[in-house]
Amino acid sequence: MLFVKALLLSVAPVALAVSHAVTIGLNNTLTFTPNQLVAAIGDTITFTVVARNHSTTTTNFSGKVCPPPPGGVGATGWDSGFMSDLDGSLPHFTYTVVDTLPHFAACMQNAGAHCKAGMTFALNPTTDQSYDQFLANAKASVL
Ligand SMILES: [Cu+2]
Repeated sequence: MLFVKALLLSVAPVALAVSHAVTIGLNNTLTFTPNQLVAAIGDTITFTVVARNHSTTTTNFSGKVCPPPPGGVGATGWDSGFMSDLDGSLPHFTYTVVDTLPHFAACMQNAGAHCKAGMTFALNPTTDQSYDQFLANAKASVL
């Protein structure tokens, strides 16, 4: 029985999950690097803060983009909460991709000022909901 199970596992198609890394605050800038990613269900995205105190929090694509609300936007969105690297601890937050929907995120720091300054990130953006349009919407957001 164990042999059969092992055999089935060995022939089943395997979708290898990819681990993506996003740096928050590279060179002490208000940025996510990269600022957009295409990822598949099961992939993970690990956000690491390398300067100051920031968050990665899902928000609306348009309208009230900044600041992102506590808890994030969307049933499958995310909110890291504030993560401070002021002590040099390089805090991180890992999100596992659960759908192929576009998700838009920003930093909630300073009542949305970081978001409005362009501290934004897109997961699986589309032609209709592009990263560039999301960034423009964030910059135009009324705090
Ligand atoms: Cu920030």
